[in-house]
Amino acid sequence: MTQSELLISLEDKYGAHNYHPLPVVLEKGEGVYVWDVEGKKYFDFLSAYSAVNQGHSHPRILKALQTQAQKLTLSSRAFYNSELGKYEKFMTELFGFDKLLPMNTGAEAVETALKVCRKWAYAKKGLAENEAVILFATGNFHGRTLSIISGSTDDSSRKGFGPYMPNFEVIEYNNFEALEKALENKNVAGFLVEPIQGEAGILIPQDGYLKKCADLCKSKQVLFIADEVQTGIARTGKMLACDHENVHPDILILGKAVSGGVYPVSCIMASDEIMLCIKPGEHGSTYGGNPLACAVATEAMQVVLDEKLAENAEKMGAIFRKGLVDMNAPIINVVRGKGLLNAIEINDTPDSETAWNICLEFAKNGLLAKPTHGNIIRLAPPLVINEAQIQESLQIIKKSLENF
Ligand code: IF1
Repeated sequence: MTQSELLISLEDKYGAHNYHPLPVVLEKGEGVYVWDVEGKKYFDFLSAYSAVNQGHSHPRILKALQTQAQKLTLSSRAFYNSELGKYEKFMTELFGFDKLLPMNTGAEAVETALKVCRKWAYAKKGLAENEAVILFATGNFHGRTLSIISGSTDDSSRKGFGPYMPNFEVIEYNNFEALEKALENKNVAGFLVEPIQGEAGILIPQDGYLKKCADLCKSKQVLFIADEVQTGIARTGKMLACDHENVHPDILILGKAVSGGVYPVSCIMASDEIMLCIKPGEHGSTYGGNPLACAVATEAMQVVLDEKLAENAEKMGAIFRKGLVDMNAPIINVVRGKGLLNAIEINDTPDSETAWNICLEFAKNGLLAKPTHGNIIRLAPPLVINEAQIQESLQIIKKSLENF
């Protein structure tokens, strides 16, 4: 038995079977590369689902982690801590909001946004208690909690976990008229949407969709809630995917790359009018806003700015997509994406094994990626990737596809 086989068998025997990973066991990462326990080196084209935008083991982020860990890791919110206020000031000024509410995982931040939206609807919009409706989009992915999956349209996320949260309604993604129609209901309090749908296979809505939706929400006194957990932090070539359309959401949800994949850090940001609807004791988390998280996140965000990762994602993404198109590989149906959030759609049915087998071939040739929805392969390297590395990755992809 190889070391990898042994470690896989341990997970198989002692771990819940809630994932189906590729058979690669990673133990080290640096920049755009990861290494498995046998010492084989790979380009990481998943980036931990876009959490590791700054690259693996970024020295500045690790230093911030070490320095803060030696001082104070967790204080709880029963007391103030030396890092939280500085972090909140930095983030709200950077993104143009009045207030930040810190949490840990993406799903928690989405839950927080939903709670804040409901509170605001009763306190400010004047809806009758228990009447508030929140809109979701078809094909969404916002996390795994019971309330979030209640707004999901994906059977594997949802089925068998009922009963579901009432007053969540689903409208078609990328269909402005569907939103117009849904907003005829005066009880709608918010519209939760991903600017680009990740799990659905990197679905980019029509130009102007987000702007039109945000403007309509504003005119109807409905909160436009952007889930940028995956699309945010320079991934799509701008700091936020909403920036491509100059949309300023009422509630912004961030996670993943806020910490560069070093520590679970998420948050929501909003105006005073919205955020101050939450009073002491009404929401929180033991780890939310802890000093270690704040120090790591501040440095991780500063790295994104200092290394101009949004610009690099924009530039490298364009070169990468052109390289994919120029391959003229018959097995690639469509190439799509923005910045370094890209996908190829494989010329086979979603229930075929082809995309999975291609990913196995990628791995064999030194590149890691994961299929989504059967025939779509997400290609999203850390944003620190340079042009030579893009070209080398394209060679691996080309060579791997020749067998299909
Ligand atoms: C898994 C996809 C990515 C997210 C958006 C909230 C969350 C996520 C837009 C929740 C999480 C993940 C989690 C992951 C797979 C994954 C994913 F395939 F579903 F689409 F990123 F590509 N909002 N996305 O994408 O954040 O609670 O996980 O911190 O393994 O379930 P979380």
